[in-house]
Amino acid sequence: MTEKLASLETDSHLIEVRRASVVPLASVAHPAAARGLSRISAAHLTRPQPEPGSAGAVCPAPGLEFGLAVARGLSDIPRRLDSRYLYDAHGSQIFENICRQPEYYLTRTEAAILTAAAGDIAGRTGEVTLIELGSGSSIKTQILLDAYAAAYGSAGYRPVDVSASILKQAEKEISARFPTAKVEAINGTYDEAFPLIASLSPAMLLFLGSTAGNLDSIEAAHFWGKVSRSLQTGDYCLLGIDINEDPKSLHDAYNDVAGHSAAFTRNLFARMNRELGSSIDTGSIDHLARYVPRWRRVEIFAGFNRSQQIDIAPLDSSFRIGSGEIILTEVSRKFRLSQMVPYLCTFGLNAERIYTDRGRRFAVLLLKKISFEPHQKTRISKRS
Ligand code: AVJ
Repeated sequence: MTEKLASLETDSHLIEVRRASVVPLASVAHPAAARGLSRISAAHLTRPQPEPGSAGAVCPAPGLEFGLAVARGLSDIPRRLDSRYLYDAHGSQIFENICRQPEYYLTRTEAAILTAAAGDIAGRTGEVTLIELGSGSSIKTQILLDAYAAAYGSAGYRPVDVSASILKQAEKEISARFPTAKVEAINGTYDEAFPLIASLSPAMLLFLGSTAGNLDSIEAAHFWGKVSRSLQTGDYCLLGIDINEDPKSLHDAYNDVAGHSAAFTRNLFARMNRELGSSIDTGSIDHLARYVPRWRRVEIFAGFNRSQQIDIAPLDSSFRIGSGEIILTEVSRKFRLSQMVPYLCTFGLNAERIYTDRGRRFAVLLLKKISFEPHQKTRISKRS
């Protein structure tokens, strides 16, 4: 049952979690809810406010931020769009549908790993506040909240998401199922949430679902630096990453036959119609997703099969997209543990435990923030 990964040169302890028979997410049991503990008062939704005196506080024109991001991406060569904007209320719902597709193994596999590992994780971290970046529906988090509720009676949970609607929905559900949980949602970006994290120690930052795969290498370096600086020594981070390298299953996961992946890509342009006053014919946009083994990443493009104009009303500007042109909307990187574990170590994040499925398609890493001085290599390689 316990087995070392041969390819991994680290002294981390590794657990191979047997593929827990794949449980449909909806049927995951919630003992805390069944116990019917005392009711919780309605949780609050925190919206980080801009600094007084900053431009944002003066005149945040609706759609300006999204409009600027679109303009920046369409001015880039090659053209690309920031995948963060895929997750408005519609996009978040479409992504939930993707997660339920038979081809999209990521969510199911991660849920099975978490189900098998949650008790062990809770035991190792002790009582911590769970902070989840990109929490979405929080369905998988309920597996962890179960374990923390069982071990410690209650849990603090701070979901962070850019979509207010999915946060409210998740918050309602979590509060109903975990009446003793202290839930306080943060409606904002990761960058807005980072300054709040330090004060929540002892904490565990949750970054699940291979969301880390959306970051390119430069973005990742910034991201992990911020994570490292936000956590206190001894705090934890639970990271879920896709480690699959099989081209066929990767291709299928991003090209589901029911068409939810395609709807997800098109929604980015429908959002421009809703928020930027554009009138894009989304019906003539193709969803193009391909796995590039050489770079170990899935690339997703919007392919325009006729020439169209993208208007950005808040900026009073527009962009012409030629027939046959493709726009990169998302990258989804896949990871190798033998590279990822030492990489995270350079940020003072030590892989204490790695949980994976039998098919080795997904991994959940329990990372512990160790005290280290950047640029002191000897300290980095020495585990505490
Ligand atoms: C939420 C970024 C993990 O990359 O698999 C799924 C997003 N896009 N299908 C992924 C996504 C198209 C997803 N992440």
